[in-house]
Amino acid sequence: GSGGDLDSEFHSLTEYLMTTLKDQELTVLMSQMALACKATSRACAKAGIANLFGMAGDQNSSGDDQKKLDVLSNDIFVNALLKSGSCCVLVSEENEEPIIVPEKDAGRFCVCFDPLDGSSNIDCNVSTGTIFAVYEKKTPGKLGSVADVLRVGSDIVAAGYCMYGAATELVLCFKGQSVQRFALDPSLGEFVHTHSNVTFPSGGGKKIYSCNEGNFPYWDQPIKDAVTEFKAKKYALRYVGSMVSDVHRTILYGGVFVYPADSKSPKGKLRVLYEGFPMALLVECAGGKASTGMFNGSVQRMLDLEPTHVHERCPVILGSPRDVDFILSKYN
Ligand code: P6P
Repeated sequence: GSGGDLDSEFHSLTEYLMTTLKDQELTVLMSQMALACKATSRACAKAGIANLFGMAGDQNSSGDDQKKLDVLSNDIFVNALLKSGSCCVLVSEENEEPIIVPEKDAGRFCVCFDPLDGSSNIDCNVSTGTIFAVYEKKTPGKLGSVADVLRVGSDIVAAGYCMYGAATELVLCFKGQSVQRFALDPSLGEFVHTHSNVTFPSGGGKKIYSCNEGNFPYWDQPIKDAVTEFKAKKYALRYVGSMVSDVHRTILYGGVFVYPADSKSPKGKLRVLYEGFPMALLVECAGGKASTGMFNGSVQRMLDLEPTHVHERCPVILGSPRDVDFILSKYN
């Protein structure tokens, strides 16, 4: 089209879902997910005005103090997903136990999500995000169960994140499809399809490493050696402290994001089901790599991991093949 925002060539998320998925139930699920992202985006934008900052006085499964926006965004996603009629199991970072949807309201999909990841950044207006992964129930007909989500990450059928930054952006990939980017047009209330086939810059992109260097003394030696060499190779350090922001920049600009295991947390800090796995699928679909580092004596592809608990943690090394391979070479 001629370009410009009134162009008839406007392509929406809904159009992408309907023309690509050919699956009514998954289309409805993703439409509800997008609605929840829009509502969360609005809540984050209005937080100060609506006095939503501050504590809700409750604790979540990790023992963190829940902020009002954490609770609100979790309620928004749980309600939207239940109403979709497409879900049978919901795993949220904010709920200790999975939600098993009653048969009469259930569908075939299981959703694992972190409704507002990086929430410690909310009160200072640093970007945060929602992360999610979708599985298909293993056994049609039967009630969903936790067994439908405690399985290898490569079984994921859809993964995505929504970044509440200067723009609200939804980044999605469905199994077998390439990574797609959508930007929320607040005047329309629609996610506009802005980029198809999103990939890492060829050759690995900018020389950026992203980690919390405050943990350097607690890392194992291979990670210490890799980071020390990144400095020698004049890499830049970029770290927001919100996984969605750090991964989004890594995919678009290149480089590597690392949250290793350390002597304080032997399995790292990030969660498998709603942080590590969805980001690993997106990164791989964009031509990158995602590893947990060493597992039982050999380097492990993250999506090969089989979690045994819904809030299980895993070390995360993800980004351009150039930089992930460099780090993993230190383990030999
Ligand atoms: P640290 C935010 O709390 C989070 O879960 C991720 O979004 C982020 O990557 C990580 O933890 C930051 O952890 O220890 O650097 O503050």
